[in-house]
Amino acid sequence: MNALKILKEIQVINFLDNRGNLDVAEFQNIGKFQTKRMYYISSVPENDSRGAHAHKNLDQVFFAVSGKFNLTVTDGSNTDTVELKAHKLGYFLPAGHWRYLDNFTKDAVCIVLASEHYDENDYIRSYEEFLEWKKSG
Ligand code: T46
Repeated sequence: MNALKILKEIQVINFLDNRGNLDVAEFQNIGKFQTKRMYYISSVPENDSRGAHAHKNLDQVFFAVSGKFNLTVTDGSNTDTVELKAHKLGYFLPAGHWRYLDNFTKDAVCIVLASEHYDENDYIRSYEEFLEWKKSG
């Protein structure tokens, strides 16, 4: 499977006028996804990264609200990277995949919508454990 089949694209429509930008995304192709939580990531130092874990049950939607960064996902066999940019595509990432974010521009802000409340027990923070968990699943 290639990661672009794991990651579902979410179209963003940008309305720019002399009052500024308005961006909108309609969630049409991501099943029963409902947002229970949101968080955003900003001011990531150059050459630093975020994530590097998997979630057992958590689905998430990622957007760049400003700047740009890369999102890399893997199912343990296939890996792919997409670039998220302000006013461009967002991505839906279902549970059960390793992910990390890197190559943040200085002005990058990543907003994430999450299908569940925060639960540290949902995280797999070791890649070896993730591979074992995939095998056992
Ligand atoms: C993900 C990537 C892309 C909370 O208390 N509540 C929350 O909802 C979140 C998201 C985090 N936290 C606390 C837990 C840590 O003490 O915030 C601190 C930093 O979180 P973490 O180290 O998990 O940050 P990242 O960037 O590694 O991961 C985050 C999300 O946790 C994760 O779900 O997919 O961003």
